[in-house]
Amino acid sequence: PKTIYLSDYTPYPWTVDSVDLHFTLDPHATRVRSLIRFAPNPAFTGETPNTMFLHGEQIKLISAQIEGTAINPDLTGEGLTCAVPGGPFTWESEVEIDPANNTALEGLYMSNGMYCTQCEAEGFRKITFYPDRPDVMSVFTVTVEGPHPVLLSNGNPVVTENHLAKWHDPWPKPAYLFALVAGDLVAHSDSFTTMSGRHVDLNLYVRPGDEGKCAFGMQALKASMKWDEDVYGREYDLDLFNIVAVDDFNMGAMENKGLNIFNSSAVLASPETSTDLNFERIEAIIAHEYFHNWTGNRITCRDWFQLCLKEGLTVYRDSQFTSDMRSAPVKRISDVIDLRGRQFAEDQGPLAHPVRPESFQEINNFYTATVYEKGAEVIGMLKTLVGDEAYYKALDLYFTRHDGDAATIEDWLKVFEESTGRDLAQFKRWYSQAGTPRLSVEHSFELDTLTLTFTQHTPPSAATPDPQPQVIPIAVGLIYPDGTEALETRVLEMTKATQSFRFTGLEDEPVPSILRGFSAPVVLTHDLSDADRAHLLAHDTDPFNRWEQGRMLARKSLLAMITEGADPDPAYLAGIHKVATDTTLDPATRALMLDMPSEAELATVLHEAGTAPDPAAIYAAREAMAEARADAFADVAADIYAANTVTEAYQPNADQAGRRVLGNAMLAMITRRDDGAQAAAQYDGADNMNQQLVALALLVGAGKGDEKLQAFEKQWQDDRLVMDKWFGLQVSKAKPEDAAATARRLTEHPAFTHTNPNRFRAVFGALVMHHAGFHHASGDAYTLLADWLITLDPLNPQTTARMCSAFQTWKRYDSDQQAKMLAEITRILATPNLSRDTTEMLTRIKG
Ligand code: B3K
Ligand code: ZN
Repeated sequence: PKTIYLSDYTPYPWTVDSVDLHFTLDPHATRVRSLIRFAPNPAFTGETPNTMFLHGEQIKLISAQIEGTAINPDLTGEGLTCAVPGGPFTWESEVEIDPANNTALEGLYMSNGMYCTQCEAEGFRKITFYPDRPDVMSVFTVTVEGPHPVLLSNGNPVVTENHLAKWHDPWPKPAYLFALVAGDLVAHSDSFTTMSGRHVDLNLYVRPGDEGKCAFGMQALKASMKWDEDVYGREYDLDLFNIVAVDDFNMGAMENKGLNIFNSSAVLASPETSTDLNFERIEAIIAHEYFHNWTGNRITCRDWFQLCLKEGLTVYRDSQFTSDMRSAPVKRISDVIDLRGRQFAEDQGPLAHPVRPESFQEINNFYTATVYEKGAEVIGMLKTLVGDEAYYKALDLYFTRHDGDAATIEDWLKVFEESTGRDLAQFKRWYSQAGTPRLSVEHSFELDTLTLTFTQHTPPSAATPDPQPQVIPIAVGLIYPDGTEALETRVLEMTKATQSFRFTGLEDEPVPSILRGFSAPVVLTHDLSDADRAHLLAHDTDPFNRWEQGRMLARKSLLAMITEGADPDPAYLAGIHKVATDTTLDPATRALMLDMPSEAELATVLHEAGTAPDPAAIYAAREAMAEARADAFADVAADIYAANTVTEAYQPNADQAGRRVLGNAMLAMITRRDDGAQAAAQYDGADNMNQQLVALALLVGAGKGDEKLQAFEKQWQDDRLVMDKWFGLQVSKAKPEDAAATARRLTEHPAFTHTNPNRFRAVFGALVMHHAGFHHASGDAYTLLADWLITLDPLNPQTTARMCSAFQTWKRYDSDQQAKMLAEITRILATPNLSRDTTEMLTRIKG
């Protein structure tokens, strides 16, 4: 496979002034006619070549013409080359494609009889011959002919007849934002009036039968439109905004201009079928895709190396939205848990890459936690460094200056440099260096002065062998022994490898609260005594750091249990007992304080400390801790559970969800002591999926779920999304030694199908997230996963490659486990005709 380098970028020699497409739909023989107007690109340096290359894969060329004259281009598997005249010219072609056999779900494909598309990153080349690169932007007019009641494309409708629709999108866009949908769909409709008074029709198109699951998504869309006007001054720019729900989809959703396409799991919701977390995720994804209209569509990426330009910024924007709609501290804490769980693991393993990678073979492999989540952290740091006002001023300049552009990270940083007068050359290392910086701090106090000395060090990686010091914004506060604040949050700017900061005029020795709000994505080492941590846990004014101290106590106790066979730390148990019973705190915060570090997080921490994690020991320690917690809370669990029972009608809002999550944390403890009686009662009485599913999961985890599992299946067998939960839960709640066998048994269930990514991920996503189950000493889970990856790869390389990341941590474990994983990695790699996607992933993982 060919490696593509950022440093090789050159502009395309032509501009595309307009694109006309005509689709005649047919499951196995869809015809696509195109008429494209090319002109020499003034931005291209050098003479315009006399041959032109167009991408095109898995499409049959029927005919091609330049300026009306038939031609015979040279075809390869990747596209065509043909001679072209010197000035502007028109290209016409007709091709045939086979959407019904497109199991890769990229390009034009079919899902339950409906046609839909997924073009990002490089799927448009499977639809017609085209310069399929994001810096080629054009105005598209699209005609769709087919026997379906609903025929959609981007932009505004121009002609709507029986079996024919013509669409025009006035905004120039790259081909990856093209979309087409045709099918027997029903619309849930509404409208929105923008800040300048534009009336926008909103439709959420779903399969008949799903109408009742649209209201929440529509509400989230309207809230997103309003929020982007209020906070970023960004207005919607078409008369119509359509969202379509599709069952077969490789990821969450796609921001196609004016026609977002969503995995049905990322948009369909109802209280009976969706959990609180589902609702929150749907709201965030709807916002994310909508926000792309400005950060991604109006301003797009010059090339795929700039992916974080749109993804990091859009994730940052959707996290701001969720903070505003729900609870900001809860959102921040959840994001940090997620970052540490996924991005830190990526950054410390063989897949480590900079937020802006410098080379790739298959770009689909770079839609990663590093590009998305670390990319968002980088934006957050920038905002912390320049301040809120300067941030929004820079964003205004970005939108004005680059509207209509295919931009770069250099463009982005320049806007900040110009509007703030700062030099961001060193800051740019956050985009170019892989690896998570380790930040350690020592503090000393003399007379009235506190000195904080920080040292930063980033472990070298294949991607960044010689990391240089980064600019680290360190938000700091100081808390006096009496619990009052000695210093409100101040942001220290660390730029050197080692740097000291002094705070004078202090009345007493304070406890430093470092890295408030998790102001930088680093691993912090701060030798605080348990007493100081307990002090911050009680008095820190920063909600993130309060939570963090509790987390550190939990970690420390669990690590001692794992590595030294220690007992659960009574001080930790007393500490969480105190916060959990503190009714001055909101229930969501209390629940977060109770949340235990996951097995994967503990494995990452052990690995960071140079110890090979023992999955069985980690599992056992968490179990022992859960038992100790059940004892510690025996006096209050039932009361807290009762006090947080929601008696009003189900609402997916943060307040109710917070009460449920706290109540269910208590239910988990109760279930360890009452043989599942309370959980069974909750299951039987539940009028919403959240409470039903949590109760079921607890019963299954306690080995008492068989009867309810059957009842659940019977109740929900016709609901695809709920059945995904049923599949996943059985794997995630299995005992470690049973996880692989459970997954294998479920693949034999008549409702299992590996060609539907949601169903495949329900089983195998749950298996790889079951740390002790996946890494069980038998190695059975490795073999089972490898078998299925080999089966899926020829059908759906993207989903296969993504799932391969389960093996990215292989070098962490002891030599037996390593050998078992390596054998499976090698076995998959030896499969004939393995896709480029999977080959690249496993080759990098193997190292
Ligand atoms: N931009 C898409 C992701 C496309 C992934 C292609 N493999 C969704 C999003 O980030 O909003
Ligand atoms: Zn995105």
